[in-house]
Amino acid sequence: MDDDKRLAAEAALAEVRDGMLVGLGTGSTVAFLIAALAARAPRVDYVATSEASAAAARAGGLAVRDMGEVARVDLTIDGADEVDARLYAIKGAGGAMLREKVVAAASDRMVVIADGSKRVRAIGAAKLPVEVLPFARAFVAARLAGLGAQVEARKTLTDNGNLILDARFAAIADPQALAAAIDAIPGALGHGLFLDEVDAAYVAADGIVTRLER
Ligand code: DER
Repeated sequence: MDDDKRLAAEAALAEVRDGMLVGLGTGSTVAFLIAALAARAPRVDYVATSEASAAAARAGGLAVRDMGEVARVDLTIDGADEVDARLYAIKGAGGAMLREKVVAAASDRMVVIADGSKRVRAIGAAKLPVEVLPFARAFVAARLAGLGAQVEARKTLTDNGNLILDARFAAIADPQALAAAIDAIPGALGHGLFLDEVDAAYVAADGIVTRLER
């Protein structure tokens, strides 16, 4: 699986051009991307979607800028927990989905890199992480349960100092409606449904890379 993660990362690397501002996602697949970028050292600057990715990038000699000073990114490359043929994705197993969604939304183009285990017919089996204001934790948990989820709180806080509630649904028949319903919950600050952000996905399975394009 690591070989496939590395293959997917290197396939997406071909989209990086000198002069770009590149968004770095979070997770083990992106770790292979950061290693490849450190080796190839294209003349680009970076923004990172987590403190962990920023630290790994800087350790590899990459120039990481403060996303707080950035309104537009050329290309973001990030992982996913699930991705389907509609290029709907569930993200957030690594807990970075709020910053990942900001950077993805600020990007002219966002591509997912993943091994074949992430490719699904339709998203919905993976847990759906929701970033929650601690002040609202019980209220948001109750609202998610009201939407049909089994809810479990993570023990670690996000880089933003917030909680994560993992919401497991029996199925997600209407991802757009569920995303809107979660967005409408005061105190729910972000979630792992990426329905509009992904422009393409490089999925590697058994040494073969497939590119899905929106
Ligand atoms: O937390 C995230 O959104 C990560 O990008 C995750 O979805 C993929 O992590 P992985 O590459 O370690 O599987």
